[in-house]
Amino acid sequence: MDNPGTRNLVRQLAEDFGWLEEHCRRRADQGAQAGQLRLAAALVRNCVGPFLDHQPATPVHVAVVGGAGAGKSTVVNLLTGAGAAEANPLAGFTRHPVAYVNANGPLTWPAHFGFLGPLQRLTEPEPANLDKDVYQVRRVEEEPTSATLLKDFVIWDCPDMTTWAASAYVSRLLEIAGLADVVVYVASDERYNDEVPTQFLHQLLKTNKPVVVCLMKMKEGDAPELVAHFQREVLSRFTHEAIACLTIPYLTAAELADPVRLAGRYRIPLLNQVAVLGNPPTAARQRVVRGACHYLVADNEQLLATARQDVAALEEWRSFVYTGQREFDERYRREYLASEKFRSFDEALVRLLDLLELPGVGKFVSGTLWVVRTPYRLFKGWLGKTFSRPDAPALPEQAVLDEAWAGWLDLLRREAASRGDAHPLWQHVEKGFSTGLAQMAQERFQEGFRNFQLHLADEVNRTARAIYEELEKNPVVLNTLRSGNFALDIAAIAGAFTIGHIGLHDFILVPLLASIKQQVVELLGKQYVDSQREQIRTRQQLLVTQHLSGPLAEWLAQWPATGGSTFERLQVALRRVPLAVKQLDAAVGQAVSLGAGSRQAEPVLQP
Ligand SMILES: Nc1nc2c(ncn2[C@@H]2O[C@H](COP(=O)(O)OP(=O)(O)OP(=O)(O)O)[C@@H](O)[C@H]2O)c(=O)[nH]1
Ligand SMILES: [Mg+2]
Repeated sequence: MDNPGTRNLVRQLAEDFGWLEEHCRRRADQGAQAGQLRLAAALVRNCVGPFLDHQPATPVHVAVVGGAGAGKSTVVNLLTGAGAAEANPLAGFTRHPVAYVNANGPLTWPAHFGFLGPLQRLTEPEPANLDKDVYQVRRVEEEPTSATLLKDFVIWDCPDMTTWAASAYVSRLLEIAGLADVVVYVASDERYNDEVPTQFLHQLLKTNKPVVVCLMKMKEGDAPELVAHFQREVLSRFTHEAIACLTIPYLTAAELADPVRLAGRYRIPLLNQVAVLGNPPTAARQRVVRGACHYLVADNEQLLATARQDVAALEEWRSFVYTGQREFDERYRREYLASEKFRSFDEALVRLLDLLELPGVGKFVSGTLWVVRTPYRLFKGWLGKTFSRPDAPALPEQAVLDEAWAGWLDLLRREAASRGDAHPLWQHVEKGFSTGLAQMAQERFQEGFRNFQLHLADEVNRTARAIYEELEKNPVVLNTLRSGNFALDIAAIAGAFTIGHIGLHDFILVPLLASIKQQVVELLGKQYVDSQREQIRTRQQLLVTQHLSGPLAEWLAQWPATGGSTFERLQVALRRVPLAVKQLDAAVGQAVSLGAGSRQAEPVLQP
């Protein structure tokens, strides 16, 4: 590909569809949706990608598809004129795609990068019932006289699609369906309206592939009636039309053995129909590539529907998990932190006030002032004893956390039980609760609690100590504060003398003013220490969130999306796919208008 941006776009889109398909396959009820996603990936990888990569329009790929035992291999033999495809009475015999090509033609097309996704090409011939993710190419000799298709066409004999759930087996068919330029849909008279093949036919028609229906094994006289039936019962249910509806009545063993000579009247119309749809090959290829892009654009939302529902359910679950976390944090704050006193901060306040007193000679002055303030101290002590109420006993931290945690889990358990019908995710969670989820969560809680304690250890005491230690380490500030404190004391005394001059009343005025000053200093100190106390509360709350409730919430939020990052990956796919599909459509439009061989503008790949 001469445009690496386009190649990356193709690869990324096919990968995203592939990932979404795997995601759907994990859910029992999403087989059909998984099949659609596989077909979308196959269209991108095998049809649109090679076109943008300037692969030649020949050979034209013809896929013969249908229910088990419908007669697909028989039709392949009619198309090739050779008896190389194993028609077998055992329904579901063909298990991997087999391509029939001209004996002498070049065989470069399977070499294209990413061709047929995970299917490996067999290097040795194997019977068609080999049940592996492989495909093989068989060269067949064409009779020179016969009407021939194989010069420019490859005919693919495919496995059936009796059930969407048989993932590996159906996905092989879907790879070829994505590749096909022309589809021949085979249905036999007795099972022409089976549900899964009909759904599959509908799916193919929606991708805008030209489909020729081939009804098999009826009595010749019943053919018109069966066609009318098929039109009425099956085709009329779809908005997209099949190109034609041919019939091949029940052939004799001899006709089956030599279709070129003996079954020409059924074979030639089929050959003609296919040849018309594949010619000219360039136009045929452009038609299916454009059709594939239109389908991807039009059905985008439908393709992403399961993923969107899953994201919505996961988001709802997550929101409950985080509501639980908020309640947990709030309860811890309300029931423990709010009433926790942090006694070490009271001691820190005493130490802080002590520090403000003068050392050395100053000690004498401080001592004197201390004596001067004796009445104040005594009065304050009495006030404290008389009016303070005993502290309400705080609940132990572990008990509060345990109860808040139980409340959190209860909330989730209740939601899961009441929402079981809304989305399988809730059933999954409910089942989880009865099979060990709570136990696992409890272990994580214990681990988180240990972690929290480890980080908390000393933090409170360290913060309390820092209140006076910081000051001790900073002599300039300390001395300034001490001088300030001392100056205030002196000012109080001097103030007393100034107000009342020297006299007996100074024995009252001096202690009173010194006490007022002391009260102011103590209040300021207390305010500072209380602000530190509040900070440690906030810090401790943060530690609980960081080491306990946060990791628990993350783990719980991820839990239903088994595989860890499923949620994120879903969101990436949901964001990228619609844009990538639009870019792919634009690149194809541009390539078609410029002629398939021209360069296209570089698409911008999304992260
Ligand atoms: N006699 C007769 N047998 C037929 C006719 N069409 C199909 N059969 C037989 O029906 C059986 C199934 O046909 P196949 O062509 O193998 O069908 P298929 O769709 O490839 O089946 P699977 O690969 O098993 O899904 C084989 O034994 C065929 O020989 C017919 O027109 N006449
Ligand atoms: Mg077969």
